[in-house]
Amino acid sequence: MNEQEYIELEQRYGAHNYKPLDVVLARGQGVWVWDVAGKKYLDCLSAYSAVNQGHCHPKIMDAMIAQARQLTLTSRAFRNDQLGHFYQELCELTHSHKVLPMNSGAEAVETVIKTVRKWGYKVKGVAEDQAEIIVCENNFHGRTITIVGFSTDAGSRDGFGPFTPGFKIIPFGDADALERAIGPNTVGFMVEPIQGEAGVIIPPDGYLRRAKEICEKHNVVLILDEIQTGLGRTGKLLAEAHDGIEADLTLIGKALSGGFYPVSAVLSNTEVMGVLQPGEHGSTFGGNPLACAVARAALKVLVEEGMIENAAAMGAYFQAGLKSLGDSKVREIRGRGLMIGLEFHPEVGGARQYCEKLREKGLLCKETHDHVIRFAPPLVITRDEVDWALERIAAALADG
Ligand code: IF1
Repeated sequence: MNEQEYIELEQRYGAHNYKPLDVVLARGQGVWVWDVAGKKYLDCLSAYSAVNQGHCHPKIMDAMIAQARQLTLTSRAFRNDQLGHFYQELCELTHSHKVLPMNSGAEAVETVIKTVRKWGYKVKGVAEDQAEIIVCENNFHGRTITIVGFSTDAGSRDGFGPFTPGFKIIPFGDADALERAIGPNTVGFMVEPIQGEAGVIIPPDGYLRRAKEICEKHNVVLILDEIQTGLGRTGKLLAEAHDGIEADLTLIGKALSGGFYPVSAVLSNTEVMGVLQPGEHGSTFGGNPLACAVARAALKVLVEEGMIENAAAMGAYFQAGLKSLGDSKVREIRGRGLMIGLEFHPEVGGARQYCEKLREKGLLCKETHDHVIRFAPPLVITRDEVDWALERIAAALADG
């Protein structure tokens, strides 16, 4: 089958809830992917940071295959011999006290909402059904009804109501607004350390540190959604480390499995997680032995192969390289580690055209919010490969 035939098949039988670049991928290895015609591309999206460890990492693959031969799913009605190890290794790595495993990022977000609400009623003493959670404008936390209900993006939200009450929206990056918004019923503040979907928006220096102090002062649980920023992407294991803080609850997903399998988790530093009792929350697949074995290998290679340090070094190099292109169409280059945004001036007329040009030149990336291209290659990228990318980006910018 040729590329067009694959596309037509998808168009005919699939829901049209995406508008992907028309590249049909068939194989991946490290930072590289190949389409059905055999053309090779440098992946600068990494499945939205789910393949931080690079495509088809051999050690994660071995762990997955070995575990698949042994046991894949028990449900949580029974125990399995992988879960305890997964908990321990994840807690030791992230200095957490407790873990609750789920599958998708959105499920981790839903889990945290349930957890802090319950904590609010049982521990903080909020009156029944009055708990309030503060979130930020331009957030992206997933696609469930509850989550899109507190989105400020029309495309994510419009037409899906009625929504779950109990959320208050404040500007991102404004710690004073957080303090003003907190009331007696506030149980949690949930925020992304860097807003991804909003266009790689980095908050002012010290924002998370102040948020942490404010939450502590008012007995509010600080929840960091590190589903995208976590696990090395920004050059630290967790992006909170840039501010030298530890959140009360941290959400991770995506790269927790190196892209092999959906695995997410809520990490807890406090007693908050203790409010959940048997029967109150769970999932058929959450914490299954296959997921645990894959996640253990994914975490191990991330650390042992120096990917986090490489993200810091190559991120700085990539960002400096983009800045040195000095193209007049570019308004700003910003980022942390290998989470990089290139924002065009609005009159350039959209970033998508440059993603198409880059695709032709063998580099895959994705626009976000019209004027921003996000560059987020796997964390195993080398200097030569960054140079390769920079050459293509320079050429694409020069093209038009
Ligand atoms: C799609 C964006 C990235 C996330 C944060 C939770 C989730 C995500 C911070 C939910 C998911 C996704 C999903 C993907 C596009 C993508 C995305 F552009 F929409 F914002 F990565 F930048 N918290 N992000 O970024 O995790 O339930 O999907 O596992 O196509 O919707 P999920």
